[in-house]
Amino acid sequence: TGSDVAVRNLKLPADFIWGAATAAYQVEGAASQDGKGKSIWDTYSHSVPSRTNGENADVTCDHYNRIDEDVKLMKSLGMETYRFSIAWSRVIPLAGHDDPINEAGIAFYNRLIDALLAHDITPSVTLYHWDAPQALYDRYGAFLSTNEFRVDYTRYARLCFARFGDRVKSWVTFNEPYIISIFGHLNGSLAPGHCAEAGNNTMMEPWRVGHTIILSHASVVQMYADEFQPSQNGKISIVLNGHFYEPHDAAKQADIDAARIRLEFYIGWFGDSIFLGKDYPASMKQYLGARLPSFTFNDLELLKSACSKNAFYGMNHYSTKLARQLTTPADEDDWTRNIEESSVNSKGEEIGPASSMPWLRVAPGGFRKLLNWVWDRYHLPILVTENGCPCPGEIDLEVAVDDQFRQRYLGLYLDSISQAIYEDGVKVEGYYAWSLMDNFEWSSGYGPRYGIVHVDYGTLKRTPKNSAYYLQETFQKRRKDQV
Ligand code: GBH
Repeated sequence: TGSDVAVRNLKLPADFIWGAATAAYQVEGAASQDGKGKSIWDTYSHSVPSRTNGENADVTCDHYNRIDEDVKLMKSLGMETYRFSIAWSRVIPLAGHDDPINEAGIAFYNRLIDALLAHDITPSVTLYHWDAPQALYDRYGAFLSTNEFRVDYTRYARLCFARFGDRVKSWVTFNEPYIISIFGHLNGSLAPGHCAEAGNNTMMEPWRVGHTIILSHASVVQMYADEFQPSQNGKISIVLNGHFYEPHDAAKQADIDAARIRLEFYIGWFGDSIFLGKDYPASMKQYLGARLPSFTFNDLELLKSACSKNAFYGMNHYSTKLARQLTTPADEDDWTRNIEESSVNSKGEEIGPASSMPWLRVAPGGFRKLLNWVWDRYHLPILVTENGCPCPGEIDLEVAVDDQFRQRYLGLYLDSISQAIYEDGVKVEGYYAWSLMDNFEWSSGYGPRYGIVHVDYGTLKRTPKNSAYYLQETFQKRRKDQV
């Protein structure tokens, strides 16, 4: 297969780590076991099931009750690290600053962390992967109330550092703030499902939500540095996602600008304040005007102090898109600046072969360019915290397990990392495949399968796909070559 060619001699640094990632709501199940509270995803999937393909994650992979089996599986596949998220509503079910702690929830994550360490697998913990406690949403709209959210989130983070930080040395505050803001509070295709059709103020809300995430992140990074870092010595940062954008017509200045502006809106929105301690990108301020909240003097002081305490840039990356500046006048409320995104350029060439998701195409060249873009802008070592794809045309277990499309995708994307490191001088520290196993893919339910391990949702049996063995062999061989 193509993958053999791409990474036959995968060259990566000796201390480069690899593993796989999951998120609590997508894999844990056990929706109300051991005192877990409800999250906005329980509500989103149950109240209008058509929003999630008629499905929910009440059971999903039942990871909650199968961590021994799953950790052994990780070990048998040679993984060195596992990225998972904590469900806030499991550890503080009502989530407020004086609501009770659920010791059974704490005990679950202790068991998971201990099992990983017993197998020499390094945990990397995400505090927030989209599952805000429903109680906070009911009380004050969760992310919509910047100051209240910040207080409650800081208390939750402090609890996690205090209880798990003796063993967890790698922390992520938020997964994909862009998706939380835009898909949760503008399109409404993810929880809590805010959109104009539902009567929400989508002119203002997404930018408010983003602002809340930036300030909550900075507060927690500062708190970790002050209270825990000196004794625990861990690393902390955030995970930003983003497509890479190429101009639709590389000869048109307007399209070149459009590609840059899309990257600034997607990544600069969060990256510039969080990693550089700066205000929002000029393109955003110019276009959004008063819709974009402003940082106070104190906010900027905090951002400046906290920015240098981020130890890495967490990058979730899947694909590349083409940006085209349309010339028809934009609606007043069109935040995209009339930039159209597509997968075909002005010459009619496709950006790459399609996976089973229309937006996700195989475009490893864009990945290499994005690694360079992030490195040049933020000068931080990059940790690739998610990368993967669902294969087209899966019909049964046999076909699903022989996932040549995915092997080729992963091989090409790893090769891009290698080129970025050795040819471009970018620092990349590690790689997590998305995902460890097939799981609940949010609004697509159980349709797309991103796992490198197959899950039979009837029996919950796990079966490694060839891509899992492929990664195992690739990294094993690389280690041997380096000895
Ligand atoms: C990640 O998000 C998530 O962290 C993870 O939980 C998820 O399972 C995984 O990816 C796979 O989806 O508007 O046409 O550009 C990725 C965020 C959100 C990116 C939806 C693509 C839609 C495409 N994705 N988005 S489009």
